[in-house]
Amino acid sequence: MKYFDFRSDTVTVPSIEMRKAMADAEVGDDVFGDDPTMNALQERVAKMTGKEAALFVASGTMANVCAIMAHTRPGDEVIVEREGHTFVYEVAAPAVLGGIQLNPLPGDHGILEVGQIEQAIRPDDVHQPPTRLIVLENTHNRGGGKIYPFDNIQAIAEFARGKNINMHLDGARLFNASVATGIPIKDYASQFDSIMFCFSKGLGAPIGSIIAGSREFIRRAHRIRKMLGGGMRQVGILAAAANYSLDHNIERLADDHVNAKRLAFGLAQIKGFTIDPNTVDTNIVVIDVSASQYSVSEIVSKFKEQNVLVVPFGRTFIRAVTHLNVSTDDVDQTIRIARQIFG
Ligand code: TLP
Repeated sequence: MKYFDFRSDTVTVPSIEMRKAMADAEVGDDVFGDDPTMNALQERVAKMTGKEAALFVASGTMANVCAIMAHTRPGDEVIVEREGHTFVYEVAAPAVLGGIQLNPLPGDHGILEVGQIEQAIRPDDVHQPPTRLIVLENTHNRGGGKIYPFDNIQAIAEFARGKNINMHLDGARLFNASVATGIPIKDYASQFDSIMFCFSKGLGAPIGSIIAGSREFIRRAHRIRKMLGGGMRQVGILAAAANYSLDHNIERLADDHVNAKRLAFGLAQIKGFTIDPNTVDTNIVVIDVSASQYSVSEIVSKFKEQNVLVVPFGRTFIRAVTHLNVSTDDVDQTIRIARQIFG
């Protein structure tokens, strides 16, 4: 059964060639630090991000949790964005596991201005938790795949440095931003004390994310990873998939961006669907369906009956994500199906 699966770029399945690379990987016990393929991947990512060290983890959520905990102590405050993944989708892990208070600021499509951050910094006051870390998300998932303007990042980073506050980047889809803007990963990374990105999204690997930062930071993150039960053994198989994704699947993200725009233009014509295709920066299409005669759940299930999979995204939105397993033809067929169902 052929599905048009736009639920997420996490649904990508490893290609035959990627699986072959996985099968051929040299492996060892990574808890002993013995997995040569993993060690090489971590070195590769440290180099490509311009950081001293890197650490592979099981998921994007684990990457953010390890990073936030490695930067903080219980009782610290971390500035995040109100629609950000760390605040909305990480099951309050920083609070539960790290004793952290998150301070969520409202962004414009997930983007914060330095002035908002300046106002949110806690004074040196015995009553208040110290602001220790700022987390930005690029691209911004709930912001509709929005790219963080580099100027904003720079202004926030410069301010944070002046205040001795660390910066962490949730770069789950940083390669989408980099391919779309032409700004190298290293340039983005240079503005942050730590960054993470995911192999298991648009890059098409089955599992895994990676954190990069200073050697001391990675040493702390490593211990936290172990505490979370994230010490894994013959992970070279996963490192091989990740390496393959870096070798083969970065530049092609541009195709996903073209397809997302095409999908947005098509769906913008559907009755009750509201989206400005010009706001689609990368591979995420968020559509306001509040003007439709159907509810979000009705729309999702009507699509599903025709083998088109999308997800609800809040009470009045649906989300469709393009990725390496959806073709331009799939996009065109999906637009045709939407016209048939919704007019
Ligand atoms: N996002 C998933 C869902 O959790 C919503 C998706 O389908 O988009 N940071 C960002 C910006 C993310 O979008 C995600 C995953 C993560 C972190 C967490 O990654 P995983 O799912 O590997 O824990």
